[in-house]
Amino acid sequence: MLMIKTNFRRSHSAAPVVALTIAGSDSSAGAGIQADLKTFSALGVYGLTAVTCIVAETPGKVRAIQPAEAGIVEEQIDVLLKNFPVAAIKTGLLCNAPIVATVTNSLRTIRQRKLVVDPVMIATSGYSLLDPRAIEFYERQLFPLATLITPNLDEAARLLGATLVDRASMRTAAVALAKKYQTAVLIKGGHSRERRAVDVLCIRGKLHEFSAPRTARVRTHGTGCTYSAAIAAELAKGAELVTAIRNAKQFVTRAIRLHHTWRRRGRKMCALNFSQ
Ligand code: PXL
Repeated sequence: MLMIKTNFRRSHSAAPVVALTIAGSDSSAGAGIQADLKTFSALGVYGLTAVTCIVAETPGKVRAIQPAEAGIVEEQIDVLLKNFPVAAIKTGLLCNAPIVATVTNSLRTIRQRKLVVDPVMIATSGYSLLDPRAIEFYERQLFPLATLITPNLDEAARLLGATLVDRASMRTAAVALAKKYQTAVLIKGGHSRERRAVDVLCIRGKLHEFSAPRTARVRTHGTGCTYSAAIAAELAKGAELVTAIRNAKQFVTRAIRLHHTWRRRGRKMCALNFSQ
């Protein structure tokens, strides 16, 4: 009898932990739903996706963006929630107000919700990804459902109507936003000028900080997507929020440090490396 030998030790995993990302497609696969799926896989979680929009882009430049109809976003979420044991959810780019409203409606009735909301507004390249009219829907509808929201410095400043200049102002902002939206808030300091990349969490009135060394001269996009996906994956596996963030921060720091590089027409292009 012919025996076929494979290198795979395990033929299957009985019932993998499942997480869902509701986000946009990044053609260059460094951000958005592609980054989320790679992150889920690297962290041993089975990823499901509900696509909200399609973005044609490279790591440095957004060329075009096409939102999905809110109805098909709703159908994707509904069919997944009805058929899979979804243990945690993250939202990324939701594009416009009707999609934010639909997503909120779809998630409102879930019991035992672990929900990470990354309020993606602007690409690292500076391109505006979110219709500004959607911000009010985030604030009134989606944030109050979240376990955690993860604005970067610009997004936190936009939500507060104040500029964040240093660690002290990040702390004040985290407390203010947590109170305003009645949820835990992680302000990401990755875009600050500080020597280390420090993020500030406010949960139930208590502050925590997460610090990691910076990798110099790397311009990646998708770090925010990857970070919030990793937090959702850790929550799905059962970690408490602070532990989930600590593990996720290590994951994203490593993905930046191990980044991929291409040179094309004299231009350097970087992307996160998810192999851990
Ligand atoms: O990094 C923010 C982001 C999120 N989601 C999608 C994106 C981007 C950045 O370009 O394309 C789909």
